[in-house]
Amino acid sequence: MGAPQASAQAAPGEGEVTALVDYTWCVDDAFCIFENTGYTGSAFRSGYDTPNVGEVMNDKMTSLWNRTDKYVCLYRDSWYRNHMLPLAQIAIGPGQSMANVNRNENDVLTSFRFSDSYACD
Ligand SMILES: [Ca+2]
Repeated sequence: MGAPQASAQAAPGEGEVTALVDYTWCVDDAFCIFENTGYTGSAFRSGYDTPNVGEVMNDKMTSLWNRTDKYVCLYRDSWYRNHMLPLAQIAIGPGQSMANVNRNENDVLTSFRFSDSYACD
């Protein structure tokens, strides 16, 4: 699956969760995670460091889209513990999407935060 097309909508505030979306729910300036492959299912989006994505999306992330101009670091546990390596990457680049993070990193994400570089604690 190719990269999704950007849609022009308002930037998100604090983290928001919803059910049964497609990629268009991921607005400019948000980092978005989706329950299923190809940016579908339940989803969460935020433009801010998120120490816990909440009950609906905890341990559910399978695809993602970074619509911010920063790198994003992903973690298996709350408060940025146990750094993830989706598709063997240290961080998700600005504008990058992954339609399927693959088995090792599937259904484990609990927190994420932004970084100015391709480096994560
Ligand atoms: Ca987790």
